[in-house]
Amino acid sequence: MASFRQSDKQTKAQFADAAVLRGEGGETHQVAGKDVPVLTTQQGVPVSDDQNSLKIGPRGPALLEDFHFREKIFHFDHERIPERVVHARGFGAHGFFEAYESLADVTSADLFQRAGEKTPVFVRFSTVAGNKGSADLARDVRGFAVKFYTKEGNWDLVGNNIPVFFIQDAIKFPDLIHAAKQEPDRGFPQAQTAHDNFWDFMSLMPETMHMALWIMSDRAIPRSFRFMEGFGVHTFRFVDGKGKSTFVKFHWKPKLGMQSVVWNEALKINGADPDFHRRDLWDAIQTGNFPEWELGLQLFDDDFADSFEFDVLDATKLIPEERVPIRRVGRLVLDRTVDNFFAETEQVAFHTGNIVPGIDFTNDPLLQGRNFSYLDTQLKRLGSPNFTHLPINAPKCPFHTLQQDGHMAFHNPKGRANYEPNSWGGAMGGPREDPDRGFRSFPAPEAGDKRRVRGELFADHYSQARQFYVSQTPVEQTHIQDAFVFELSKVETPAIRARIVSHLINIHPDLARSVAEGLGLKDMPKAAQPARKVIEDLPPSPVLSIVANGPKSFRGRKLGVLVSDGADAGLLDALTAAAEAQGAVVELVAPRVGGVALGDGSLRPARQKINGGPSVLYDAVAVLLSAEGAKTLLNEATAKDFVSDAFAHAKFIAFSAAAQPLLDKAGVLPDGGCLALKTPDDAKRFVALCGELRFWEREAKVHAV
Ligand code: HDD
Repeated sequence: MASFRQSDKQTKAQFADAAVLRGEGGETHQVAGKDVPVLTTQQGVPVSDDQNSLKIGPRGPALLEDFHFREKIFHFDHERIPERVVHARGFGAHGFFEAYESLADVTSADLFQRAGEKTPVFVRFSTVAGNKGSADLARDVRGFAVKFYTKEGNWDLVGNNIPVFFIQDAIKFPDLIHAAKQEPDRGFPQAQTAHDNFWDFMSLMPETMHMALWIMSDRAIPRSFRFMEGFGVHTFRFVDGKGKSTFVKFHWKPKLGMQSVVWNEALKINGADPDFHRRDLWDAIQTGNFPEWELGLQLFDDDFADSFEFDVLDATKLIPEERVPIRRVGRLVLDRTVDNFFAETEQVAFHTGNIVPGIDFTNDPLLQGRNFSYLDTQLKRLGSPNFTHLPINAPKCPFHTLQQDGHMAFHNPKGRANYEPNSWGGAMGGPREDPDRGFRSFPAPEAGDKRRVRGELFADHYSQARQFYVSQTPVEQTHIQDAFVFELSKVETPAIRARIVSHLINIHPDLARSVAEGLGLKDMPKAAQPARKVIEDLPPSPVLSIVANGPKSFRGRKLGVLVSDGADAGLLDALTAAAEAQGAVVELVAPRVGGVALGDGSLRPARQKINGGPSVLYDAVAVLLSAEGAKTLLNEATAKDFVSDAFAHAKFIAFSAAAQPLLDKAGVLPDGGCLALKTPDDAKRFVALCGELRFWEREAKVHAV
């Protein structure tokens, strides 16, 4: 404890320094009746006029001696740093990890020793392929990177929302990313894998096929960061106090359950609100609805690893939860948004190599390569080996290195000793290693020929892809088929389309057939030649489906209510009360953002004007109109879209009697997912129904192609 208090002091001191740098404190003066700090230059010189550059006379010329102008423009010119080469678009938040129990039986990692112990964390979610300014609902993997500021140093669990990866060996990473990003000659498409280069690479690399199924599934279009799982992907090691090693795979399980959007919805969300995921996380935290995940562990020993039909070092394979059940050992809570996006979210530097005593790597060749790449990339991006001095990257425990100097060094060793060993003794001699507490690598015995090869068990690329497919509900299987057809329909080279189908034949004949049909392929290509015999009959793993494991609750979701002047206040209040009782949020969408005057004369402000609040922003919708309001909205195209999109996206729809003409105009054929609102009890029934999240039965009826 003592040492942690010291670390708090250290962090406070760092933040105090940062506060001075930000110009907090110091002189204030009165502006519009309020005390505000005096604007200064970087040198702390008070500024008298920030509106006009220094000139000779009112029409110039401008003077070179205008140090304030020069400093301001100089700094602006250098504001940008290189964006991340992958995962450029991201959003972060602070929180904590709380251990449920001691894991001393498997690891000596300090953060897992005491039940109830809280460790501060910073989490950054991201998309992979798009640039920093790209839209949130790209069909893509989501990054799920967690920095634990433990008492024994920072541990980064740099994972994704998908438990497997595209490739098995890090040497192929630059090829994968080059192929996925914009094509080099034309600089497009942005944040999309629907193009020739990506599918050309995938089709020539059968090891990507398991991941191909995952990224064509709904996992790649999550409704919210709050509703997605996370995975450490690789097999890591835990090492206990006696030096015994246990293999471990890390999982994050969202407390609110998983949920995704549908593809047509994703396309429209990207237009309506490109910051959809950011805003969702920001709003949830700002309103005190702190998102939460449980940390799950799959723990297994050498015997399991030797008997498993795949290699546990192969990052393109998972271990089904039915084979090695998950032990839930703690919770992650995000409860604080950043103060400054650049300082925290942009400058945070994750690194798979940041591990702590009690946790260790395995020989997974992808992980080994990552351990090189992350440190390297931060130097490029953040410009100095001292990026660890930035508050977001610095440990919150005491740290003492003998490293010095370099660009932007915030702290250097104090005193005379900057080398070790030395004969200065005591505090004068600086920090020394501690063989008892220091990190020790697990002494795995290693031997072998130096060659460029892969393990034999790495070679089955289809069996788990098939297992994933057969583990999905029919609705999700259709989404996977449709996603392949969509993506490949944007591929201009027919041979590439056919090559992908030749792999799908090895995964599942129904999938291959429907994709071939959807593309209008004249002849079914021959199946690709598998490198190794396919284990065809892996049993389904039901936990892999999102729909089958839905939360059955509307908690954390959003109901959009299209209202007009004169609408029934009682029904609106009943809807709102029922939704809020479930822990859901209600937003009003109205012809004018100023709001509506309801039938009882009460005025209700709207969150969105109808043309800025399409139904894709909501999980379910209600249409509460007066007869007069319906008449006006019948001639408003965005009101019709509000209803017809909600219907096409299989959402639950509640409507007042007067709204019927709008539903008719939108082509809504009332079904089990539509509910007429007559009494407050109907409102309750509707919100209960919304717990199903989508009325999937409708989907097949509204998609003929
Ligand atoms: Fe990576 C960033 C996750 C393979 C090289 N990666 C990055 C981020 C996440 C992941 C979440 C963003 C971190 C942040 O928010 O700042 N990466 C993964 C996962 C992988 C994976 C789960 C496979 C299991 N990555 C991988 C390989 C390499 C890299 C094989 C290179 C050999 N990744 C990088 C990088 C990035 C990065 C170039 C770009 C920005 C950064 O590191 O900080 O070093």
